[in-house]
Amino acid sequence: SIEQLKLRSLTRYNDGSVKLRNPYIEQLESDYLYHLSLGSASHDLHEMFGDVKFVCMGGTSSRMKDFAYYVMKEIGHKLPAGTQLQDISELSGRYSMYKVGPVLSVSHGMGTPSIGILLHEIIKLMYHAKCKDPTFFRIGTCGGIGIDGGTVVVSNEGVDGCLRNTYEVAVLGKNISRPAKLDQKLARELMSLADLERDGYETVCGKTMCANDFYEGQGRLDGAFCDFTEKDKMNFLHKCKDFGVVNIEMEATIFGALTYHAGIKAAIVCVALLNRLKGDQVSTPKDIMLEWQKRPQVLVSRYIKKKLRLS
Ligand code: R2B
Ligand code: URA
Repeated sequence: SIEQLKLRSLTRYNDGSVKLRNPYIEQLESDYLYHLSLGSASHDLHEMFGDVKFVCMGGTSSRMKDFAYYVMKEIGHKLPAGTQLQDISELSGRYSMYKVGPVLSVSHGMGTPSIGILLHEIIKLMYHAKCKDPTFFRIGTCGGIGIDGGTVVVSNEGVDGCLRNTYEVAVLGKNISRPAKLDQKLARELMSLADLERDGYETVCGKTMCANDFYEGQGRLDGAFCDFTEKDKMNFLHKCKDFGVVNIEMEATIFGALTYHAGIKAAIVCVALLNRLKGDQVSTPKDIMLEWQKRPQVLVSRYIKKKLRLS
């Protein structure tokens, strides 16, 4: 469509490399990506990251380190003998970042402000490195609505805590709103790679609510405060479910909005840690939880292998 072509010309150079929608960056003598501990003057970002095709983000640094090693095995990437993967952003003390061939595995912390800062800097990294048509994934955890713990969810759009399909942020004293879109084709392709028989667990597709809090903001009764009743909570969760929301987490709208604004294909794959219609506490044993957290990694790796023609 015309709209897609317009977005494409705003966000890509002719060779497919990432173009920024910010005229000020080009004018900077150097750009320091403070929270990644990387700079356009201090590092050869094109040399270091020019071959990146897939950027995978997830909440914790240990999970993203595990993912880096897992994807390394899956795509058959070899490290020089006697070496280990290095946390490229270790000095920042904020996020962790590992690179495995064309795959970047980065931690994003919890919630909108944390992943937002990371998205700005990673999108700028894509620009400085002249990456061509990268795809972004969030591999995370969530609370399910009417689905069992262990179920994998591929999001088809993000909605905010008022069920609006947008990300809103105050800029210069005014709220601006951006559509929280995700790539529909990518979501369908991920769904096609799920296999109930082989996997032994379900993978579903639906809307993802992005809350700005884990407790009150997700209708939990077990926070330090609760000014609503259990009945209010259940009414709200059922309203969400009827609206097509299958899970609740804390990054979907900004992740969808900023990647869409940057013209970057993006998907969110989360595993549900519990069914919120049955409770609030996340108390599944650690070993089961660790197994569940691998599930989004398995699906995204399958996609990456397919794109690299390794499967
Ligand atoms: C899922 O899990 C975290 C909260 O426990 C948050 O980052 C999210 O989206
Ligand atoms: N992450 C969330 O944000 N909510 C949950 O219920 C579980 C994980």
